[in-house]
Amino acid sequence: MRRAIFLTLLLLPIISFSQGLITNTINRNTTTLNGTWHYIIDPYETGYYNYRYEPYDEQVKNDNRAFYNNYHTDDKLELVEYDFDKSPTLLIPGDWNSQSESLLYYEGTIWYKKSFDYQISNPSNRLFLYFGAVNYKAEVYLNGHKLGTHIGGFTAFNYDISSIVKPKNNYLVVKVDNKRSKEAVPTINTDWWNYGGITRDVKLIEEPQSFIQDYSIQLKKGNNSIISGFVKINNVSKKEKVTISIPELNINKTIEISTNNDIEFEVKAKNIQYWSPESPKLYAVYIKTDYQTLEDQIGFRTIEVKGPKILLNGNPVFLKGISIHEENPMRAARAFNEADALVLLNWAKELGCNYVRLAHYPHNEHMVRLADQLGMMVWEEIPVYWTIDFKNENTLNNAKNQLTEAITRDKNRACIIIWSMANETPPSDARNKFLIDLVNHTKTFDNTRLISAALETHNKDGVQMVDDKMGEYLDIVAFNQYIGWYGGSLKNAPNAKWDIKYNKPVVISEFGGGALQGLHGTIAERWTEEYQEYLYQQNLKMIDKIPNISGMSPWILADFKSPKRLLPIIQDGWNRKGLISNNGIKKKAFYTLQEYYNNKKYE
Ligand code: GCB
Repeated sequence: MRRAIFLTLLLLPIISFSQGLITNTINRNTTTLNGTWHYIIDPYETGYYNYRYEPYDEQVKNDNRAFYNNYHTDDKLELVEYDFDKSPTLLIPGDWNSQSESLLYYEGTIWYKKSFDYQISNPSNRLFLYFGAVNYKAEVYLNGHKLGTHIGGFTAFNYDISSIVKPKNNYLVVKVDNKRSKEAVPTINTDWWNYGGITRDVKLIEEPQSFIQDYSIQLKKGNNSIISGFVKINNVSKKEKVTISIPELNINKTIEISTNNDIEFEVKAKNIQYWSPESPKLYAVYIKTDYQTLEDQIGFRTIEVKGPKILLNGNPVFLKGISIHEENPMRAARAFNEADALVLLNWAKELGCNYVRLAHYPHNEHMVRLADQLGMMVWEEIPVYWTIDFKNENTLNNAKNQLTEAITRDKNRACIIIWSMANETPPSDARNKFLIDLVNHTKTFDNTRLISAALETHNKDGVQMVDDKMGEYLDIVAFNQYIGWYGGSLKNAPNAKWDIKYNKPVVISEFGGGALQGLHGTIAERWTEEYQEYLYQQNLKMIDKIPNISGMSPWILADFKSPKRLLPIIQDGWNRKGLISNNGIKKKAFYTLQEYYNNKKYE
């Protein structure tokens, strides 16, 4: 133990202050920390717990055995059993599973280390460390100080590092743990790959002392000529003037801010060119203070429900959609950059979509920014998936936090028309209470968008029933149904009878079936492209007859990796319900749906 322990009192005072999310980082003054990071695989969490299984970061005395100390010594006698600089590297952003064969199935802890220098441009400025997402649990340390813990694999978070960062030789250490657990969100059981690691961009954000942290600039609910919202300044020290300007609309609205709270505003707007899939107009919007001008590109549109119709800018709209996982199938990896987003959304465009369901968790910001530009309406959801621990209050708080972080990041994107609370959750009192809580929570943050959840149907005396109690609380009644794949006859599907309890727009959030691209045969042979094509033909005929049908997002754009899909030769670890294969080749059913969308009439 000689010299293994030394005291740093600094460890204690600076830990874990929870910090508000900084939004629109894409248009801020940032420096990337993407690139190669050293990593250590640590299945026993040796760098985190001492041999009594007590976390090092909860001890009064600092311990060099804790990996976040990134300890090095010149003393050749001293025992040190880790060394980041002699360990291999991974690319960040990026999941670890796809970067090393030995990590394909790994679920557990990996430590990452990145060293960097940073010269702050003005001594009074502040510096923040921002992560787009880390799956699932991140413990973040800078120069040996704990910045905080973040839970949830698909949302962004940041820390103020102004008092810790140095001009030279900073070491940033992140412990990432993607072990699944029953009470987590998502829970143990999912049908997608549990990609671990620092899966999205990491950046440093330099801001003035007092800066624009967040804002909402959207059309006011129920009014297409008032732009309203709020601005949040971080660290207001005196009365400050903030101007919101939209030059193309001749808007220049100045508000006064004297607290750190959200300050609301409203301004009348004339001659707005509304955002729509046909004309995805985005306006340059500037938020200005004495110290800073922040630009964003924002579209304005209304979205509402009237009886059984969805109205976009007052006109009925049919959601011609497709479900998408955040995966680039051709890399068999998590998607994370604009190039990946272009591949996925351009496929959806080619399919004839005006809408995508981003399943089953919030996707990276490039996806929604690009959807805004391409005119693709979006359903965004959180990973409240299948049977999670509905009775557990921590689980609820975790889900709420993920929802808050998702809405905070994306609330200015016109493309997002639906927040989804959950997918295929089994009805019970506890589940209803859980989801109703999420619905109410969403409404306190954003009352302008529609709320939905992917529900299920059940069959009663030959009739497909949609009567889940949650339907009462949702603006859109959405459900997944797999006639012709998990049950039911395809031949009779077009004549299926439906009993839908609610007079609300109905959206089929999933239907589909698997096919191995290149496998051909008859419609009587599962896994052939012909069977999948027939499944689409029959389902589309059936869907046309469903009362109040307002859209759909079949399952799914592309084959995706899933550890649950084990059939040799056919699946080999892939869910084959994609309309496009993992080599990027379109299957026959792609063209069936494309033709349907191209000819779809609706009013
Ligand atoms: C579902 C789930 C989705 C699965 C899909 C399937 O209902 O929502 O996550 O991947 O079915 O392929 O079975």
